[in-house]
Amino acid sequence: PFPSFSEKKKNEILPPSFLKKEKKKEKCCASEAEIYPCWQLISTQLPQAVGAAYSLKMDKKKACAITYFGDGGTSEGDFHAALNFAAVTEAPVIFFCRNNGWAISTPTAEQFRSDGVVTRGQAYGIRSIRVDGNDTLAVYSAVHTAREMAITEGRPILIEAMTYRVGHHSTSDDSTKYRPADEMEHWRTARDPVSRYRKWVQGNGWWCDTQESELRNNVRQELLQAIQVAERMPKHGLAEL
Ligand SMILES: Cc1ncc(C[n+]2csc(CCOP(=O)(O)OP(=O)(O)O)c2C)c(N)n1
Repeated sequence: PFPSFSEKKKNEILPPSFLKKEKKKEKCCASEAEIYPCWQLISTQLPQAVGAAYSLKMDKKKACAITYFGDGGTSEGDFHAALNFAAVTEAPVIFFCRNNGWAISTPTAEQFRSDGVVTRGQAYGIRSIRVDGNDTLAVYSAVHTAREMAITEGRPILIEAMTYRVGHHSTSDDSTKYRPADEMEHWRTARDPVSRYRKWVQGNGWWCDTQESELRNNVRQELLQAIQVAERMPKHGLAEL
């Protein structure tokens, strides 16, 4: 996918397990897999996804588009234009909103007074689902159902996944300045989706602590190895940047 990122360099940098998995895949680059890059400008991807979905519909393909955005993205004009456009054109698109309560330092209460995002979908005549975003299986099931509905009925769907951003928005953000540390800690520990899913997998006897620590150690070794290789590589010249 990256013209300057040669196959040779890729083999030197990426961990062997990743390359093995990648070889097995039929589709390995973003454009072949029909994954579009995200933009720095929030919500611009929404009308684009509607356009992509509408073109799938015109080509009579049994497929739909899905686009992801945060609660902050719903305060942009593009969100409203996209929802209305999708509703009237009956485009098979899934709008997946991660409502994590914060748009950098702005809480949702300062962004909108509606009952979350799900009601805004309904206001545009779009069927909308709210789901516990920290429950992996619930999210899987919601997306699976939404995809079936979008494809068979040729209509848009909105999913609002309720969650929390446990980390800072970015490396230049310090979220302890605008929200309580114990709130973050609660979500990091008691509500963590990965631990919840792991508990479920372990409860079914498909995974155990020994396998977990073995996997963690192996991945750690692979990453450390990849970092060492990357650090030894010559730096790009100014002309290449
Ligand atoms: C059109 C546009 N306006 C403003 C910004 C600046 N900006 C970057 S991230 C962000 C908030 C995004 O909120 P959300 O999508 O909820 O992301 P989260 O804080 O959960 O990571 C804003 C306003 C931007 N990137 N694009």
